[in-house]
Amino acid sequence: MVNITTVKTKPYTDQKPGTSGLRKRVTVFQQNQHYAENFIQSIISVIDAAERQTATLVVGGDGRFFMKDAIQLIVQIAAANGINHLVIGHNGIMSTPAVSCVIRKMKAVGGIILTASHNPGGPSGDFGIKYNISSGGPAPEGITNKIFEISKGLQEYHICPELKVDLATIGKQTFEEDFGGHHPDPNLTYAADLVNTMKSGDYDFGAAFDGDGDRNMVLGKHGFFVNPSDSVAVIGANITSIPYFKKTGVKGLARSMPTSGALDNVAKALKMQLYETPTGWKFFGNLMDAGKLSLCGEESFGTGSDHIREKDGLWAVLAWLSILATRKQSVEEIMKDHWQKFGRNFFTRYDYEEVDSDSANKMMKDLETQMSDPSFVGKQIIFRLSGTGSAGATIRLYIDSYENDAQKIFQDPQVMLAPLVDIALKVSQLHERTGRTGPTVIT
Ligand code: VG1
Ligand code: CO
Repeated sequence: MVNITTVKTKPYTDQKPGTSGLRKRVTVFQQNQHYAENFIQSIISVIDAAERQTATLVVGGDGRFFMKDAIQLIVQIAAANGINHLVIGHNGIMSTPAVSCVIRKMKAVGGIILTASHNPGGPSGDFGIKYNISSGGPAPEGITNKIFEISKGLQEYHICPELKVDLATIGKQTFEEDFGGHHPDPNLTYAADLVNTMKSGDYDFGAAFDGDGDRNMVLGKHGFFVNPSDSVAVIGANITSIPYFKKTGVKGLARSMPTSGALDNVAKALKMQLYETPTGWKFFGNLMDAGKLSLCGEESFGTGSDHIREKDGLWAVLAWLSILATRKQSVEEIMKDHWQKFGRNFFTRYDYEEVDSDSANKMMKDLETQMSDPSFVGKQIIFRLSGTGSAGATIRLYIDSYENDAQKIFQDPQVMLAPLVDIALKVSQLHERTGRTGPTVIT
């Protein structure tokens, strides 16, 4: 018999989930009294009380600093709120796609994922808590708004303080936690070690994932880079090489708004339905549940299908390996053939991380006014503020330019897009307004 205690607390006003869960500095979770407890209670409060007794909740994370403390709190708070069955990863570890898969397989009511994804971990890094629903996908805005509303009025939470779960079972495992202090982010900047290893020419295929295994980067021999917007287009164009799609057929394709139009070209040529969604995987889930979507991707290294309701880095790499096995060509040959057949969308993304929030908001507001000016009609440059940062604001600038002139399709994207980048920086006055001289990361 364990004791249930009700603890008086003060609500916080800043527990609004972003693009993918609540992400804050570890210190925010550690130093503010009941900060994590409040948010966990708010999540559990959205689960219908009548369902809790029979419900299963899946819990897992990417192993970063503070994860184990958070899992103990989830166990204690879930039990005190009448959740009867938790499924937790060994040592607490489960990738985001694995949690999505387990929720679906076990018909769980949902899952809590302890990760700040590609953001750095460690005591001075970031921590994050995501909530996924019974479809296996990230909670839609209706539910995240409800969680936020509850958090803003929370006066107490329920907890079984003596309950302790031993997460370490049989066997011995060693792994480096907190990603060696680096960004666990699969892109050319943060996965430079892999890029350099590939440049040696010793390997034909390289792949990297983020902290929670939902993002992926694909590289060919000599470090040949596959842009994520192209990656999903290649999978779409080679859909018959993938055993899963042979079985299920292809219901439709989708990409997030800032992702390049490479997938659109494939959809048009192969007469498949294409959908455009806002940024964030939760928006694909609705289409999948409606039986309208089989394959989708985001420019931010996210690729996946309707086998689960999250992006799945490992699945994407296996899809590429299936294509390589069928076509018996190199990554570079496959990519070049693709551009010759469909034309090429030159794409780049500039990230300006942790800029002053007020300057960023002001810039976005002024841009909106400018865009409604008739002289801007017909030009396509996208600016967004990130919803996954933990401090200040992150500005993202996306540029996409289609080219089907065979003389030009093999050029360097940064060279091809330089004139458009110039226009974007001029129009937005981004550098002047933020005091930056260049982006933190270029994709
Ligand atoms: C970013 C990406 C978005 C992705 C989200 C969650 O969001 O741009 O495409 O779905 O991260 O991915 P934002 O709002 O910062 O641009 V993960 O792997 O961080 O859960
Ligand atoms: Co991730």
